[in-house]
Formats: sequence, structure tokens, C-alpha cells
Amino acid sequence: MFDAFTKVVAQADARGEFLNAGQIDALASMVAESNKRMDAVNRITSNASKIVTNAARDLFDQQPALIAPGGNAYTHRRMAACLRDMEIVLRYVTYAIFTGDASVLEDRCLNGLRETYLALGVPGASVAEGIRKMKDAAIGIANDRNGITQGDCSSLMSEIGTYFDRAAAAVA
Ligand code: PEB
Repeated sequence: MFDAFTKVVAQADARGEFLNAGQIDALASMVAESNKRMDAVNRITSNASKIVTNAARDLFDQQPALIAPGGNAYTHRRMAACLRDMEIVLRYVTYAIFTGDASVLEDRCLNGLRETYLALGVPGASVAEGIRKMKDAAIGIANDRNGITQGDCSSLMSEIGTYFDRAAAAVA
């Protein structure tokens, strides 16, 4: 598990080189912009249950077969497992946003998840759709311009989007 700093150090060390100016500039701007990152993590974290439940509700509205008899989210046990899975993915996405690096998400959440779902018969494409719904909701909440100092958050928002995209691609 890396963060943006240790990732750059590991890459430089693997080549036996000092950090270069481009790497230092990139990390310096990440530090300068870090309030945006912390605010985004804080907003997503404090709205996590709303993000998960709304995304699940929309998913089941669109794909009612999942909650009909024989569906993969039918029975409370499976419904609970489904909501829990969505919450786990969202939690690891917030870690990735916080550290500015996807490795915690990749190593501890997504690695082997497709195979797990295949073995369980959980439909990966439906999980991916649930993750995309969480992405839209999370970015809407993180990028809400009301009641906050106005600034350019576009690159942070697209970075946040990439973590959700990786999660969706890992299971679809
Ligand atoms: C991954 N999910 C399930 C299981 C595991 C995971 C390991 C099997 C064990 C269990 O049931 O608890 N666990 C989960 C995860 C990590 C982890 C992400 C990361 C660290 O440790 N069913 C649907 C929806 C979808 C869903 C499409 C969006 O119809 C999920 C939610 N996951 C789902 C369901 C089960 C499951 C298990 C229903 C139970 C399947 C079953 O027992 O038949």
C-alpha cells in the first residue's frame, strides 16, 4: 500500500535516482491543494450511508430481477451482503482519495474480487453499475459549490472519478 509520496520514492529508488524536479513539483502542488482533498474525503465519508443506500435503491429500481425470488440480492442475507459490499468499495475509494494513490484500493479491495464474484454467482456487471451510481452521487456531494470557498476542483474530481472507474472495471 502506497501513498502519493511513497509511490514516487519507490519508483525513484528502483532506478537508483534522486527525486526529479517534476516529481517534487507534482507533490508540492498536491500539498498546496490538500484542503480540497481533505474536504472531499470528509464530505464523502460523512455521507457514505446515503451514497450507498441511494445507489442500491436506484440499482434495484433499474434491475428488479436482482431482488425478485432467485435474484442475487434476494433474501435479507444477500441484500445485507450487497449493501456491505458497496460500502466496502466506497470506503476503499475514500482511502485512495485521501492518499492520492489507488494501491490501497487495488491491493486490499479489488484484487481477486472478480474471481470471488464469479465463484459466488454475484453479477459483476450489476455491481459495476452500483459503483457508477455511487460515483455520480459522491462527485455530486464532493463538488457541491454551496457554502464553500470557490476554487477549481476539476482535476481532483476527475481523479476521484478514476478510483470509482477502476473499481467498476475490476468487477464488470
Ligand atoms: C466481497 N462479497 C460476498 C462475499 C465476499 C464479497 C467475500 C462472500 C462472503 C459473504 O457473503 O460475506 N468482501 C467483499 C468485498 C471485500 C470483502 C468487496 C473487500 C475487501 O472482503 N449481489 C447483488 C448485487 C451486489 C451483490 C449486484 C451491489 O445482487 C453482492 C451488490 N456479495 C453480494 C451478495 C453476496 C455477496 C458476497 C448478494 C452474497 C452471495 C451469496 O452468499 O449467495
